[in-house]
Amino acid sequence: MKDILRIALQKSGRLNEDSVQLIRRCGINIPTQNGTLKSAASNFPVEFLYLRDDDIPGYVSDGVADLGIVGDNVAAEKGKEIDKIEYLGFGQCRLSIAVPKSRIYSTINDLNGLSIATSYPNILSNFLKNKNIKADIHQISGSVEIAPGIGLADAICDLVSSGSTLLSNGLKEVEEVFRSEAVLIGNKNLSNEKKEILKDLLFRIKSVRKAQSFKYILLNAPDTAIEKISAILPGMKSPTIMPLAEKGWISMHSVVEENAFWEIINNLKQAGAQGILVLPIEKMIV
Ligand code: PRT
Ligand code: ZN
Repeated sequence: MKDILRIALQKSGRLNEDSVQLIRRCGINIPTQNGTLKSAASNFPVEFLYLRDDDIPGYVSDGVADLGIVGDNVAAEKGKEIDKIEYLGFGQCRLSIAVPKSRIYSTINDLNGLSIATSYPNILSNFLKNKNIKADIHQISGSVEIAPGIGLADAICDLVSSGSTLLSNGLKEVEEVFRSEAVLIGNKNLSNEKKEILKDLLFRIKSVRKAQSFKYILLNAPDTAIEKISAILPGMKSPTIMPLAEKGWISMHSVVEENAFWEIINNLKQAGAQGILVLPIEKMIV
């Protein structure tokens, strides 16, 4: 029987949807979950296990799963022997220390002697050790943000994305401990055959991720503006230029990075571009 890769995904929660979407964008038919714990793709040699995120690093290091998608925060907290293969650009958040708004806080030394509630005792204790801070760590498994309000701890160390949970619990963020996003992790002893499948999967993931950070752009311009516009549009090589039916006018096609997008659009308009169209790119072969 041919080897297949077994990939552990979060069963439900914040990373589930983005993980499934990434796999689908890679052209892999992942069956709808429907409460199943395991399913196989019909067009690529992978199968999926749906698990609590906390269990994924352990299963990957034990070899029950070959790969997994988890938050880097979970991978770091569990401290299992695994390979971090590729950061995936979703699930961004930070693990931060927060204190009640009314508490005076000027430097990290103000954490000395405090009790800090967290679900991330390992990451937090490493951080405190590095900073030479002596504080008590109270490990709790959920609803960390209410700990100071009910007198369980002086401070918390929890995940933050928008910051609204901290705000609504009367807390202020004072130290960033760890920055996180979803990461593809892998078992350290994959067979050669599994490594080959992983290589193919990674190639697809990188192509999808690259495409997501670029847009395809089409515009019309007088042919006198070609040079000016070409200088603004970096493209993959150089822009494609096609004549329009109207004499003296051309259409230019290129690829621009999402980050620089609005600045480029403004510059293009100033250089004489009209009828600008911007399209998503599905795959960009890396
Ligand atoms: O059931 P299972 O154990 O699998 O899931 P879980 O409940 O342990 O985790 P889940 O689904 O909440 O989060 C999975 C992963 O998503 C985390 O490990 C992070 O890597 C990532 N992630 C990204 C977040 C957040 N953003 C996030 N904001 N995980 C949790 N939060 C929580 C945070 O704990 C706090 O309660 O959201 C709240 C803060 O959000 P803001 O927007 O108010 O700041
Ligand atoms: Zn969890």
